[in-house]
Amino acid sequence: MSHTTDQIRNVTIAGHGQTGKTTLFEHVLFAGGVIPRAETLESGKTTGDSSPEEIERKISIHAAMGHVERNGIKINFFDTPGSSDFTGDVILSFRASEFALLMVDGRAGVQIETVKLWRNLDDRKKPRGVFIARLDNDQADFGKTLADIKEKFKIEPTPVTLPMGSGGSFKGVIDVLHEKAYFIAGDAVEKEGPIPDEYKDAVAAAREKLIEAAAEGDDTLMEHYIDKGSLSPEEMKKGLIEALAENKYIPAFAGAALKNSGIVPLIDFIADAGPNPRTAKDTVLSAEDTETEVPLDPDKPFSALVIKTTYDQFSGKLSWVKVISGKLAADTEAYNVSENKKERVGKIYTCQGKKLEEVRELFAGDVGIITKSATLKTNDTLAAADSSLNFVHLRLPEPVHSVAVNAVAKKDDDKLGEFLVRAAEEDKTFRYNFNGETKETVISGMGELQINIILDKIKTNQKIEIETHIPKVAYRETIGKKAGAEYTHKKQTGGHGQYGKVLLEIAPLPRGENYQFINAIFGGAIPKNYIPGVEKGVLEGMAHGTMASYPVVDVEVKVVDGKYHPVDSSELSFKLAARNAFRDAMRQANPTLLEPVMNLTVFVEEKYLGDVMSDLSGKRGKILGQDSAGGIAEIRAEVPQAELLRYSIDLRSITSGTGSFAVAFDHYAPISGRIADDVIKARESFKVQEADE
Ligand SMILES: Nc1nc2c(ncn2[C@@H]2O[C@H](COP(=O)(O)OP(=O)(O)OP(=O)(O)O)[C@@H](O)[C@H]2O)c(=O)[nH]1
Ligand SMILES: [Mg+2]
Repeated sequence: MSHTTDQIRNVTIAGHGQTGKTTLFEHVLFAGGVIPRAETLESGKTTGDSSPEEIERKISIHAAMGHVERNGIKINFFDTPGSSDFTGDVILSFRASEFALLMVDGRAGVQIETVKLWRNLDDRKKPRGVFIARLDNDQADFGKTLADIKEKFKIEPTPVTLPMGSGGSFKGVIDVLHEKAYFIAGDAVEKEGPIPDEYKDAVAAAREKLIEAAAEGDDTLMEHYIDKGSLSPEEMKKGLIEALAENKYIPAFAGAALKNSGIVPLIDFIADAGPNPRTAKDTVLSAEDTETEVPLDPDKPFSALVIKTTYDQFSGKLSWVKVISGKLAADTEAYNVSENKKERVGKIYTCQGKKLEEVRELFAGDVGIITKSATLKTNDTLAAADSSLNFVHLRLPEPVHSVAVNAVAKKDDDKLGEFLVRAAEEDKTFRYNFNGETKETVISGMGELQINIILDKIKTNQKIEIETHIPKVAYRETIGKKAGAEYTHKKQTGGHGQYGKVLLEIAPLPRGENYQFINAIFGGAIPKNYIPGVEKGVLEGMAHGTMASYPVVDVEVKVVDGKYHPVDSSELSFKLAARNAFRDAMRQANPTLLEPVMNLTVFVEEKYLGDVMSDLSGKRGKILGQDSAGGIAEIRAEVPQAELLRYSIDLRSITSGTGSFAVAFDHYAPISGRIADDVIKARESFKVQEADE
């Protein structure tokens, strides 16, 4: 069955690892009557964690989608991974959702991923709520967790549900909005009942707060509230919808998903007060490459964004689409704007985890799946025939962890290549790249866990025997001072000889300017038609420097003089002369090795700050700055790439797996002494053909 825009809500369940997101998702589907019983993580049968890699590791790796219906409203839920290695699927779910529910463990409070996700939601101005989870645990404390959130984020969440009891005596929750209590009922859905007397005062106080939040929703409600000191239930609902859509308050929920507690009032609240997709906007790129926001609008012609691509053993390629305007109908022709190609849309589906359910149409706001598309890729815009809408791509962080990989048997190269193409399409934070300079295939991603899962799939699913190693660093060479050299290439073999003489002067250029070639020949010492040969020779010389055969950069090369022979000179002769002249000049120009230096940003809990700093100084890092907010320290530093090749592993061990970082190339910097000697030594086996051809 299809639902119109006003009947749809989209919610992303996100949060720090192991806070109970997949368990909540499972119990939401159970309470919504979608599945006959809720499975546990330990059974390996949950709807959210259904892939072999998730079942094996008992963590979420991919976003899963499912939906429940309440009062005619279809609520799509996205269960997302907590590990920062799989942040790509959290980001695409946020993009597709008008509301995010952050799971916070009632024992641990705000954790590092909570802070990072919160900041991400701030950047998107995305309405959000918090679910204080696992309240059946003895150490869990609803009030303390709310206070922690207030302290870390400087905003006080407004409870929509309140817990009854805690730890071993946890009985259930009270729905403050609808004034009902829900009691744990074993394996069954929680049972509604009257609010016990002992909680009546607390509920009344919480209700006051909720009314205040609703009154924030619009000015007339605020006036009513000030006049009458209260709001009618209808007014309250209207106010809560508006205030939440405008991100004016943070609803807080209490619960213990594993015990089927706090689920029904959560679903009710989202159906009643969750943001309508009509309040959402998405961003398109104009022909001039400027970004503009377009409202989500069912009355405009059809457009949709492909947010994710997966490959299913039975159904083949699945393209997840969020419909932004109009409606997507099955068995129609649409237009892939990004590819400038027609796309024949066949069957369309919604899903409950892995299970697909065919629908005839999907309205703006909904998220569904197109199977077996011919042209669709993640980030493509699918639209009505004459559309020029082009949605901006998902903004994903750059990879931070890389491994070089090669197939042991040459015959497996193509198979490995095909697998990598597909893996990169399924997860846009995963990249592969053949580095022509180091002759390596380098795969990169958000962390060691993500990369190890890919490597496991190559070995076990694809049955490809592979070797892996730490990627090579792309060093460079440059010069420290001016120098000049001349070289005469002369050969007399039988008939035609070879002759060319070149005098070059080389000088350092500022860092990053790479190369400049100046022809300063006067009076035809080298005829014009041989100058391209000279430049080719210079470039060949620069391709392999004299120190360790790395490319030479930031050099100005001037041809100042030379000599030619009317019969024996040729482009080849001048090329060889110039190449050798360059090398001779470089040797006298104080050659220096350069190494790539990265810009590093590390996020860690404050208690690890000292350890991270001292580790970075041991890695020749230069600390640029440091900030702290919400108990999380952010350290910015410049660190040589050579020191960071295994940083995701090092940081994990320093921070017990809680730290994370972002890294990007910044500049090349000279190295000398023992560090340079080691680099040169490691390259000794790399022989460059220096002999004349
Ligand atoms: N006692 C108790 N345990 C819970 C509750 N919710 C989840 N758990 C347990 O916590 C563990 C982690 O639960 P998950 O649902 O996988 O947590 P998650 O947030 O999805 O984990 P990631 O996806 O890996 O980030 C499992 O062993 C669950 O059974 C709860 O309400 N009470
Ligand atoms: Mg999970």
